[in-house]
Amino acid sequence: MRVERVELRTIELPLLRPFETSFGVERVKRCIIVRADCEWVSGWGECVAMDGPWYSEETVGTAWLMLTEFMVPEVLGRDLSCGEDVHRLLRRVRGNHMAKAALESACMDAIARSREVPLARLLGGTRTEIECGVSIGIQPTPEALVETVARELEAGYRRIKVKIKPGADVEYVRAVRRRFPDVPLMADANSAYSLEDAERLAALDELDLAMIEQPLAPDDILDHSVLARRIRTPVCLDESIRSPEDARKALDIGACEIVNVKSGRLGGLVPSVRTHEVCRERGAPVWCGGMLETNVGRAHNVALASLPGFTLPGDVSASDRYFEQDIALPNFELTDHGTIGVRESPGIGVEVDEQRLEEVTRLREELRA
Ligand code: NPQ
Ligand code: MG
Repeated sequence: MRVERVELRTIELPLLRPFETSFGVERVKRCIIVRADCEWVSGWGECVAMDGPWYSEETVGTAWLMLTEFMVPEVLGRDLSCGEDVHRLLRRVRGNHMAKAALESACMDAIARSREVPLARLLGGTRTEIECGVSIGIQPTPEALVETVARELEAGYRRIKVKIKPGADVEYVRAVRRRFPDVPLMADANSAYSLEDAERLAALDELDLAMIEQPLAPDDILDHSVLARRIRTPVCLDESIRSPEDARKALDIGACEIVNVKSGRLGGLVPSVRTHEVCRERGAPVWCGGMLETNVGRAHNVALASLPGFTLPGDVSASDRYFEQDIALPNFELTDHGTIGVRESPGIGVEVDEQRLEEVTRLREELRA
């Protein structure tokens, strides 16, 4: 199946609520949507790079440049029959994983649709539903955080993740733990600490957290192995794991016990599946991360999280938490037992609402073979 045309758009969707992390506050979701037109089907992908280089060095602007100059030209006119084909074509490009993942996953959707199979099945998924958690941004006070957590538990989520930063950490998490003694709870620091904060982080030990996510710098797998020996809370890595090889090294030196799998960070669904295999071989659980995706990226995440090694509830939540009106439908809804059903229709299982997409488009570019 030949790739005949690729369309890139930058879109802007207002978030229902601002989302604060240790690196800043997000109010509007700005991202790139990729459409890959192949002979008889089209596939859709989403680039999770943020506006600025806060989560990683990639941005909407750098991803746009990499896609138009180096990545899209590599796949245009090529024949694709499986995900590995796309992955191989893009292998020469170093880094820029979010841009790569956007194009790779759009092509994967097209491949799944052309074979008339759900993307989940193409990837090797075995689950019919995935367990859902929520990621809660930093709140103004511990009391406000407890109220937000109460709302999410009421909605049916099975695991609560709270964002932390120096000055909004132990006290905040403790307030949640006091009110909800048994809820599966974890904290994500987005690299806001250093080894010198080990004692502060050890104060979380008594709060019975399922894990602490990415306490130290993205390039500090080694320091995480030191920290992991100084605290009792299991360490989970997010930003530090950029390849299946990173996961192997991190697990083998004891830098983490758990891995957050995000296809944008890993450079696509193919390396995400491989990372999941590496962890599975070592008996390490993985879960699927999130980047406040639209239903396009969310659909890719749901398919990925259907693989057997995703044994923990992830950051893939229902659509209604994010935008008033999404660009693709149907929305993902939470079941009465805190899960999202894996789609059974071909490809990612959502259809883009082209009128809505047009309304939120700020930039558009079309590239042809
Ligand atoms: C994380 N996500 O696990 C990320 C961080 C994050 C859901 O906690 C726009 C684009 C906003 C990417 C906000 C969650 C974002 C973003 C947060 C990523 O570390
Ligand atoms: Mg994280």
